[in-house]
Amino acid sequence: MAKTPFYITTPIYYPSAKLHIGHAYCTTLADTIARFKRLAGYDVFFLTGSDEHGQKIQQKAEEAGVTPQAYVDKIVAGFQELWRRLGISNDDFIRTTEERHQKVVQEIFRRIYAKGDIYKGEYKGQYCTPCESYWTEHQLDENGCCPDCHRPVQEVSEQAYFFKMSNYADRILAYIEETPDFIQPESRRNEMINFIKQGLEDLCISRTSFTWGVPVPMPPDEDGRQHVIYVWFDALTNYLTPIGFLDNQEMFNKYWPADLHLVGKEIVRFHTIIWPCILMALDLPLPKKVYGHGWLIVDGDKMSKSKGNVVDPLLLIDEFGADAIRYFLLREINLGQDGNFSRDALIERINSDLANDLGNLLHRTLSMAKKFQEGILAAPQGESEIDRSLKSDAAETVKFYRENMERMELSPSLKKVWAFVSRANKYIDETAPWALAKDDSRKQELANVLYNLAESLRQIAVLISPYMPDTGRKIWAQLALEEVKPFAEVQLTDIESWGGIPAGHKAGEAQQLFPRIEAEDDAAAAKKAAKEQAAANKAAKKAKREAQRKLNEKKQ
Ligand code: ME8
Repeated sequence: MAKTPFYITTPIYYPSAKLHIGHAYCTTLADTIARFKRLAGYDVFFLTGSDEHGQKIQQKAEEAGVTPQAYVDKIVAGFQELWRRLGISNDDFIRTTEERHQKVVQEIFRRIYAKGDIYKGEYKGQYCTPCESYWTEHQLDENGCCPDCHRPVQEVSEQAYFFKMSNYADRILAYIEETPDFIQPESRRNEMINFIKQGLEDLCISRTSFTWGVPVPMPPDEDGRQHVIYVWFDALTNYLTPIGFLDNQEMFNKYWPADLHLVGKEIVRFHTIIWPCILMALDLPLPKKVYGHGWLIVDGDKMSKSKGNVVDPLLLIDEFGADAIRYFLLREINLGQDGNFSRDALIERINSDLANDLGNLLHRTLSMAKKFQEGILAAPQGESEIDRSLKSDAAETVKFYRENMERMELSPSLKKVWAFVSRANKYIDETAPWALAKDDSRKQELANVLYNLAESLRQIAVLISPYMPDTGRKIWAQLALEEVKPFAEVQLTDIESWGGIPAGHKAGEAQQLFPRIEAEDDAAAAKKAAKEQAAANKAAKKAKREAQRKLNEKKQ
């Protein structure tokens, strides 16, 4: 039977600076959903990438004294390195400067122009460069600044191409009202409905005041000015490029419409109003769901360069490993709500949940199996009340997990898995295998207990694998299950019945999964990490000052 396709995307991030823990959070969420869907038997296509055009990038490159292409190449290599280190399983990485994408953007412009929904006019308005957003006078905040980031805007007046969004206002409003699942969570949906009801103006989709963008596929103006396409019009269409919009109809029909655009709450508007209008103008179906996740703050404060509290995920991975960071982000933050990142809370979770609960369960199980049965997991016979209750908890956990993961309840599902980890630890205390081992007449009971513990761990390895792929794989390897079934091929159905470990199977040696972080070590490490972070921030500031000085020299 053909697998059901599932197409999931993250925002394509701006390579104007290195990515921080907030970006890593969004991509980790998407990765976990993609991995779960693969486990549940879907044919997944998971896309992330970089949004490389626009005035801001051009300015940054000028400040750094390099070409925009050289500037983005370097930063985007850093994105890709981060995703590799974080264990992100994207199927493609789209860069908007790639030729395959520029072709798509220009073709879309041509099609909508030919239809009459793009026209040339005079643009007068306010532009916020950091947000790459146009605003009308009445949308500005009380200080006449950008209503999103509250920084000053620039007045611009020029000939430009416009997209007739106004043509689609009624249709998009009706669609949002009739399709409750389209915008999630609910609060974001209400915001969008109110926004559209205030009236949709046509969108200016070209600029002539800078050159770093996809050229408008039209002759230049009479005065020779060449237009480039507005960066959001360019960026949104990225979602069509890698799935064969222009070059692979079969693939395109399979994956479009997207099942899920996962984005931060601040860009829901672009994805649920502008993007659907573009798609309607192209006569394409709309994405099934846009989910606006919440923001990560650090120690209760918004991250910002000026405060010097921007958390670099690569430094954290160096220190604690990718899976610990992934666990923390997915467990601590409820999807859709803002969440707090703190080093202390991270260490607390590593020590209690990972080193203690999970690490001990694995270690105790494998060392007892080795000590009492030379690692051999003999066939269980008969079952006690306690065995029955463990098995029924396992079945209940897997069922809850499948249903809740399908609804993107990532944190509740992870908590449920940890409740089962605790349950299995309690089972050790209840059955006291060390006592059974002393009594020859209870050998079969002992074999049952050790088998049940190993089987619980087999199921846990699979359940945690979307969240902590490396840890799942390590547990599988320590149970020596690779020869039974390669971990990469495991499906959720493999743990929907009890007893996947063959009778007589020999488990491997126990190895530590997560070392405990002692307070003393951490005080020293925290000092070192803060020093590294401060040095990185200082170096970045110095480089910026130096570049600015060079730029000023050049201008004089
Ligand atoms: O907006 N907490 O790119 P961007 C959680 N290029 N998530 C955060 C975050 C935080 N503190 N900060 C950023 C753009 N994010 C456009 C997107 S898509 C066609 C174009 C995440 O580099 C969050 O997902 O500013 C947010 O939407 C995204 O990064 C913005 O990344």
